[in-house]
Amino acid sequence: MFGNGGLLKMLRPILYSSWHSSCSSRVRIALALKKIDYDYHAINLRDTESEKDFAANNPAKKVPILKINDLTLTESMAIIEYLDEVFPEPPLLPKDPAQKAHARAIAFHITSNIQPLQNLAIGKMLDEKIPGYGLEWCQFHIKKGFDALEKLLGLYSGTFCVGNQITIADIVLPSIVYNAMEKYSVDMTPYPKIAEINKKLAEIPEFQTAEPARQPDAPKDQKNWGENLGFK
Ligand SMILES: N[C@@H](CCC(=O)N[C@@H](CS)C(=O)NCC(=O)O)C(=O)O
Repeated sequence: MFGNGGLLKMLRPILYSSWHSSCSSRVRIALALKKIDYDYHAINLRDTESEKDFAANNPAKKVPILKINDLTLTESMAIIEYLDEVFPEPPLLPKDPAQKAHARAIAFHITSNIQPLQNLAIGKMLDEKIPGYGLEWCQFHIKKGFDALEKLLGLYSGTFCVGNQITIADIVLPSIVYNAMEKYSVDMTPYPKIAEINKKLAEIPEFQTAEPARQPDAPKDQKNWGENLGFK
């Protein structure tokens, strides 16, 4: 164990990430909150065949991948839990068991119930079969998920998603809102609580450094983001 201020020096971690990947963004936020510097290895998700060691590091051929402490870690939530155990400050889960369960429930609602259904690969495949249907599918599943998320936040939120501490629920929120707004043009009017917490998180420097536009592989010409992001 190293701990954030541990005595042993660790090698600089490497994060395999893509600027617009919501799952990568979660890990970028967790690394920033834990004050862990890392090297950024950009993966072009539209051309993963040219990434020689990508499949070797993650047979699922997905980002994020984190190389840390001689380990190759995959799956954003597993990576975040590892970081939280090895680098305990600041904690990303509440101590109270009920609050902890609520934070996990919101995080898993976003990462398991919403994100996989609106992922680029699915949208693209549907769009190739029935033009226009990919976008409709993604919008439908985001809205369905957000209807429930808005109610969950009504029950558990304080300043942040669960009470007044930043938790894993907050770490996974901004990127799904980004996808909803920037990739799929979802109207956020019915979701004031989601929008309010997302706005507060956007003011926190550790969340700002993880934003898609600030990543080294983000396209410079933001006018063409639509083409870069979606399957439209
Ligand atoms: N459950 C995984 C999902 C990873 C995932 O879907 N990553 C996306 C980017 S957000 C990806 O690499 N997609 C490429 C593809 O599916 O071909 C996690 O949380 O890490």
